[in-house]
Amino acid sequence: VEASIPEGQRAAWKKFSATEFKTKDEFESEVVKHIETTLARSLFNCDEAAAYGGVALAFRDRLVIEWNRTQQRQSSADPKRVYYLSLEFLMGRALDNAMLNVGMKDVAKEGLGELGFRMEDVISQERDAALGNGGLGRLAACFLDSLATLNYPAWGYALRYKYGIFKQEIVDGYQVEVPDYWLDFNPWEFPRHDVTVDVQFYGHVRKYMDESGKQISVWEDGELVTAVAYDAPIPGFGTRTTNNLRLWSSKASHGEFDFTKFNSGEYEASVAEQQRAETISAVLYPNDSLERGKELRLKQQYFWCAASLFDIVRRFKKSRKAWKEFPNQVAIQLNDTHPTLAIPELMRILLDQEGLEWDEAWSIVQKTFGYTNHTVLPEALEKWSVPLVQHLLPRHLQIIYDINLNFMHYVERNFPKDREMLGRVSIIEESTPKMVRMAYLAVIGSHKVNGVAELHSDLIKTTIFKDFVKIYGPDKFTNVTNGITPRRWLHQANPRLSELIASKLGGYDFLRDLTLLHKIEAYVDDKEFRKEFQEIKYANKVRLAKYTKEAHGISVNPSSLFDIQVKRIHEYKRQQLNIFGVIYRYLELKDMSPEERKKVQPRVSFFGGKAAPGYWMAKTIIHLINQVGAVVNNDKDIGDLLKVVFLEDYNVSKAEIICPASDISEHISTAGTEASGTSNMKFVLNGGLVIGTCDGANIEITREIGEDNIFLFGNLSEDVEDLRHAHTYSGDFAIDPKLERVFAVIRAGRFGDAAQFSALVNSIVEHGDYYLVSDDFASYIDTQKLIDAAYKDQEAWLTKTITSVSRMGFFSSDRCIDEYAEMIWNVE
Ligand code: BZD
Repeated sequence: VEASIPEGQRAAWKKFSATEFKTKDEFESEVVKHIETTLARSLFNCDEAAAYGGVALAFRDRLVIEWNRTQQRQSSADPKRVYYLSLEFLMGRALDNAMLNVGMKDVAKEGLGELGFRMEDVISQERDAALGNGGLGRLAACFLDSLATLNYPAWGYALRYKYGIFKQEIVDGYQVEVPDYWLDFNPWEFPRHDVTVDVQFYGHVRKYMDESGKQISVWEDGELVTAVAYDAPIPGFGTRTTNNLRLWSSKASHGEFDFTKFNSGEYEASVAEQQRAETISAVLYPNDSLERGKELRLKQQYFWCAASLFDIVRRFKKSRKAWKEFPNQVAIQLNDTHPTLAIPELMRILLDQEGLEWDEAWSIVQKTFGYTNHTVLPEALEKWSVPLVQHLLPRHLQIIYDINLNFMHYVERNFPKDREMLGRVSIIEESTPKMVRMAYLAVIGSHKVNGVAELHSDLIKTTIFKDFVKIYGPDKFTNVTNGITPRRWLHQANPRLSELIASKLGGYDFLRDLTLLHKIEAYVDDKEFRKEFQEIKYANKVRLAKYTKEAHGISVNPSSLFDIQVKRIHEYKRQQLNIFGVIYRYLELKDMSPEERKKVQPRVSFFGGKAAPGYWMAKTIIHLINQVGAVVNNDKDIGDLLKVVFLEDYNVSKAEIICPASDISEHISTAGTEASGTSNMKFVLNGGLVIGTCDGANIEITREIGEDNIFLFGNLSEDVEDLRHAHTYSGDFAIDPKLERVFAVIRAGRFGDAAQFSALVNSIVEHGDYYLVSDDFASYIDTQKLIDAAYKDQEAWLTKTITSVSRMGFFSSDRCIDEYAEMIWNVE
């Protein structure tokens, strides 16, 4: 209030208030102005990077105007807000998205042409904002797009990593990680040097009784690190709502230098301390499925939770409402267990700083939080050692113990006969050292827990959270099947398909209500439509072929069947099954006569994805793929019949080229291991079919598009446990003979030194084949043969793809967000 302009001067202010460009000329004028002034370049010194800068700044201005208005409107209406806490937002590029969401891309394209640039060249200048590992981070990004598009008052909170996910280079067939310093020029972020929070670490807790006999806890000493807010505007599609993504950056809390040290000659020490504070937000951890228990990671988590909660509470307190109103004003969604410390942190604020009683505080906390689980893999479930938490966050550990004590009492009262249950559900695991089970804390501190696809949501209820279903009843657990934003994953990635659909539906309404897609099923027999649809697919394959040639020097024929598997490399996702299948195909081709080969359906197998730097088996899989590629792609007998391509450095902007170009994509995880998957949705929405296991969202995709339109194979999730057991104990576990043949050629050194792949082969042959590669191999190979046969009938194939696209309406992230809003957040 103190900072606002006095009534008398507001007229002058309003007269000169910023306005958005509306025409091509105004756009060009803004671009040139930004290039000449903001960027200090000229007519004689303007490359594509500068042109990108000018266009981005012109659009940024537009976003900022709506962003300010949105925040202004929300401040005065003061509705219940949604806060999405995610350590990852895998945003990709912002410019194309901004142009499309604002609806000015055509104008800009024309204007740019007049200024001497091509739109594609300018767009491709932008670096990806790669602040995420994979599906979890991209889901958060899709959710921001939907939240803004649907006009929900929502904020994202995360860290402003200096280094996003590493850039992957392939050197001699091996993955090499290169740091991704992405902040050199980032026009989309706004530093808010006036929005800071001091975050405390270490120290100790002092307890005393106040006059009224109440126990008071004070967290003292330790060290402070300052969180500085950096904000990015998130525009909705075809709406003025522009929400905020707030990223915290860490710096030393005492200004530029520690002057005591500076004056006493310890200049270097004080700079070192400064740098130590900055390491908190320096780097995104690249592990997507293994919990490593690093202290710095825990520091990141607390730093981010503390800063975000301070900010949320500060905003709530402005409204001067009573504390019991907090859950009516604030919904906080925990994206996995990474932000679980927000639960004890809100308790600490309410108890120690606001003086609430435990029961009242706890009731507020439970009503405020919702928790989304993304995995049942035991090695991915977060646990932190009690001594580490004690050291770093002494007050939080006490609160966690108190939460646990109350919970234990509750369980004891309600299940007096089941003495074992206490140990099973305790937040504290009685190991050495003791561990804090973050998922249990998240369940206990939230009012709703959701999985991300139906099978996954059922599985969490029968496995990791089974006891909690008994304790709280089934209603605490729910499902919200994942979705994707059709703006980026259809309209932006595949503009021609989007335009074709719009031409039949009479406009782009389907981008805001994806269920309208069902209307294109009426055109499944329309000759013109079919022809155009098929041409678009072909053009998208040509685009990927061109990219493959430019980036990797490999020529692929766009008339081949394009088979694509892109996702993080993990044994559970089974890229090894795919590459073993490719080897098998290669061996069969080698066995054939030239006559027989003529009948074969040519295929290109594309792979892409990063391995966690310390995940040796995943790196071995990448190496094998590249070695197989080196042999197959240079085999004169084979020619175009089979090519193997590893697409380096898979990321969001590459996914926009890759997803529209598939004929088949692979989603072949061991049943029960992939929580949902979201690229499966992207591929089908763009007119590709799927080969997949009965896992994650594949099951719901099948239900929506029909089982004739998907190629399912392999064992079912309910049989996995027995199969694993049999591998180890039945004594007659035999490797599938076809797979045995593949192993024989690997062992014979056909793809280079066999020793390099022995661990991979042995994990199956000798160590129990935990991921059931051998069990599913025959079924996988047979299904690939069905695909070859089906692809020969191009008309039938086309019918399947069009039908599938028309039935994908369910998988919009808009539908997810409406479900969260209604079932979990209770916001309008
Ligand atoms: O989340 C993924 C699941 O594996 C997918 O099945 C699911 O579709 C998506 C979205 O719900 N999980 C991740 O991507 N997980 C991570 O990236 C991750 C990151 C850090 C720490 C642990 C996991």
